[in-house]
Amino acid sequence: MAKVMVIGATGQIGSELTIELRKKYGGNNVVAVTRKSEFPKEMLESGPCEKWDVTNKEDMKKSVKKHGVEIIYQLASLLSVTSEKDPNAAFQINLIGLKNTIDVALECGVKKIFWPSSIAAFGPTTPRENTPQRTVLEPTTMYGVTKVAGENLLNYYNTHYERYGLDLRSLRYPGLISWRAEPGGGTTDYAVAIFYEAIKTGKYTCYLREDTMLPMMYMPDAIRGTLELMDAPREKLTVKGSYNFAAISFTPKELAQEIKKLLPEFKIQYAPDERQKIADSWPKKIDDSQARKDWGWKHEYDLAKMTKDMIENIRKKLRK
Ligand code: AKB
Repeated sequence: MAKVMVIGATGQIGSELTIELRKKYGGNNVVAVTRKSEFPKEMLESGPCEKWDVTNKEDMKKSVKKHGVEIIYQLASLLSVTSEKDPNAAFQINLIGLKNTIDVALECGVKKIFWPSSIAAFGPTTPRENTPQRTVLEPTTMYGVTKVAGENLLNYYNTHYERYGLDLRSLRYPGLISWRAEPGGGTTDYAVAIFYEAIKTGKYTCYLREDTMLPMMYMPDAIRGTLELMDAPREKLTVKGSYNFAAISFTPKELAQEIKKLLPEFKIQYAPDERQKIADSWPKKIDDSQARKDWGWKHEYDLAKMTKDMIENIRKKLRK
């Protein structure tokens, strides 16, 4: 069994992906790493857990060597809004963290790395409708800058695979929606918060305009897609940086209408803040046909199916 490490295991993607990886590879074969937050009970009890920072290369090297790691999921990242508040920390965690991971991988014989990019790699000069796989990448956020630079690093090492022997894979995640893990510090977070508020209080004030269309995805699709990309035969992959990865696009108004079908009393109002500017610089819909063609990507959840599942599960979770 391959030895796997998830760095950023308690984050929005990591907390669900780590559990799936432990089902696939066996609990003891998947090392969960976080920098500061507490490990959830299920993670703590199902396999090895460690605390160190992705910006500390020596700690990373020791741990990768100790566990004989072959595959790393480097998910530690500050999201768009938090990155704007502390651009230096974003640069260190998002980009230096990736470079450290690549350096340690090369030194310690790791074979494969997964690293998340985002729709934030695009910017206001990118076509916003059906954004192509290969297009202008001029983001106006530090988060986006770290994603473009990271994609270029992946492209470099994948291009020189014969020399380095390191297989790097990546997805440009849209806004991710989950009832298990709450996001923090992202521009697309409203699409999770709206469900909690709808169930808890029956109303929500959205920080984006009602017509702000953004690409989104339900977490079960995102986790399955990530595992499928990692399992795809290398010779099938034509993108050396990061794949466009899409499912559904909707506006806050469309999401609120869908919630209203199940919670008719729900009320929404709008008070756009500084996050609107970030959302306006991102695509509305992205074209992920290359992912569909190369490794068979197909999403399962549309807006209605996701909304129903979110409401059912949050109700159970909150006992409402
Ligand atoms: C964010 O909103 O910052 C993230 C993302 C789209 O990468 N969810």
